[in-house]
Amino acid sequence: MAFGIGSTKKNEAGDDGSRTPPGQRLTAGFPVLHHGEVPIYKDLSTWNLKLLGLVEEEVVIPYSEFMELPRQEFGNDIHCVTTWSKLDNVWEGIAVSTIMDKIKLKPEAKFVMLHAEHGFTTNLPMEDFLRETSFLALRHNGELLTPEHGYPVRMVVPHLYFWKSAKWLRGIEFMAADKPGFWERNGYHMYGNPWDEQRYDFD
Ligand SMILES: Nc1nc2c(c(=O)[nH]1)N[C@H]1C(S)=C(S)[C@@H](COP(=O)(O)O)O[C@H]1N2
Ligand SMILES: [Mo]
Repeated sequence: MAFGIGSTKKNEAGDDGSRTPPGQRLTAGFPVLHHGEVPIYKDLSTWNLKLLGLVEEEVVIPYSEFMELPRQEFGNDIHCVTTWSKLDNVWEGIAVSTIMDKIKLKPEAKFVMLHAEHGFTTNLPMEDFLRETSFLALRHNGELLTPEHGYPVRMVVPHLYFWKSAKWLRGIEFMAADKPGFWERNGYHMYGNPWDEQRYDFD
């Protein structure tokens, strides 16, 4: 996996800094951050993942079918816009290409809106969603995702600030034009590259 290039000075955690973007501090913990309530699922039989928008035919993947999809191991370094970073996360998840095999995209589709339980949304360009490093995560460091961290499934987009990694993912919408999601409407950057410190977009 490719990481950005930074200073060579060792920081407290022993990382030489090349994996820690400007303005970030390493943490060993795993802080919980989100807007609104943590969804608690008593019964996942009504859970599904919707693939909608600019597709030839919309697809709804029921929970049982989703859990049968092939999984693989992924890694990432988390960079939260609130300045904490957590390196070397190991995830089990589903490749974006596995999801994309279920649909036929319309050629106008250039952006993606991720939809989470309770209405949270976040936007990103199609090519960033389709990157081989992006995935749908089910387990983190050997454990099932906790409710707070996105159970049963969250998106992980390693190369962007962590707010693009929607927890409690329920829908993937394909769009022709970019549109701000929840935090983006509230002043966060439309793209969110941690190496360029694309944190907030207030004028
Ligand atoms: N559904 C949902 N996903 C979300 C958010 C949210 O409010 N709702 N917040 C984002 C933000 S701002 C961050 S920093 C990360 C935090 O993930 P964590 O709680 O697992 O550390 O989740 C992202 N995904
Ligand atoms: Mo965040």
